Amino acid sequence: MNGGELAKIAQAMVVKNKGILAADESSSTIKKRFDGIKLESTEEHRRTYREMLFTAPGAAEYISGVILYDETIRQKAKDGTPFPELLSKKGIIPGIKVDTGAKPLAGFKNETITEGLDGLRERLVEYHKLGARFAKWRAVIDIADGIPTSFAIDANAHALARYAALCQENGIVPIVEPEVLMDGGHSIERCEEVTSAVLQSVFNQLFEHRILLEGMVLKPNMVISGKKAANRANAEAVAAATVRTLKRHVPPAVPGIAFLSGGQSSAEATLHLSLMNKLGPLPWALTFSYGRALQDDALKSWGGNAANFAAGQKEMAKRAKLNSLATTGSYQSSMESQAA
Ligand code: 5MM
Repeated sequence: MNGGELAKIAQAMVVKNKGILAADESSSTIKKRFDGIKLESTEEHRRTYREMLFTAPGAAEYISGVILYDETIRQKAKDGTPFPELLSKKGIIPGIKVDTGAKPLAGFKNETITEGLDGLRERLVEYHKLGARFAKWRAVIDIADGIPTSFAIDANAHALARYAALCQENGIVPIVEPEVLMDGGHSIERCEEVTSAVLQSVFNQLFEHRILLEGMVLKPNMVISGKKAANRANAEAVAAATVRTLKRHVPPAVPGIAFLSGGQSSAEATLHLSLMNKLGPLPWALTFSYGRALQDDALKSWGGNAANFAAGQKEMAKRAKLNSLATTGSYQSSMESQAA
């Protein structure tokens, strides 16, 4: 595939007024989410839940792509339509998580390296046949005393770039996700320092690996205080620090940046995105690729109960709409109280 095709897909992923739904929870993560609503994590429950999200009336207007998990890309809607086909028919691009998780980095206490490069080329060929046009790989960087080390940052950046190169070779747009976690009590300044170092290493490696920047999407954390920090920075400070950091490190050739929510509340994640977009003009599209911040309300409303299927869909569509408004800076917190 030529670079023009990759660039076209990347642009469609970050097109105006739309964002990405991250529904690629691995089996252990979706189990945790279902534990929260006291629902057993069976294959059928996972299938029903994902069908509820993907078919929420009205949501497709605000969703450009969905990140699927290996199990989900092979599942079908109740009427027998494979999920990738169902999404494509709605104008939503199917994507796939291809990393196999963050594992302990040998020799580096409390740090991880994301795995999944072995056999990736072959898996990408299969995923492309199944309908995936973009992929996702998440590197995890934790902040605590003495970490992250520059070795762990560089090792993760190197793996991200190798993954991105394999994706582009196979006509698949890579979402490059280096996540600096918001766990812990660190300040926003420390988050900015670490996020800067991570993005610098990631873009160095992407350049070394000859990645076509026009044919990728960056999925970073926001620059934010740790969850347990004593004096957490306010929303305006988060928006300003995040935009400043991205401007320093992300070349304008990258068409779009789609944030992860990382444990922020749904309303916080939407407000931060909206405030950032108010700081424009910006050289790239700024949108969302939220998991929890798009799904939490829908998951709670549904609660695993067939009678609440439509109620869960309403919440999904509401969050998608509010986040769409945030991509143009036109979201207001007062909109939260309006009916789904
Ligand atoms: C949806 O969760 C994704 C998969 O996580 P696991 O591999 O741990 O199951 C995760 O990578 C997600 O796509 C991003 O972290 C964004 O999700 P949030 O909830 O942070 O917006």
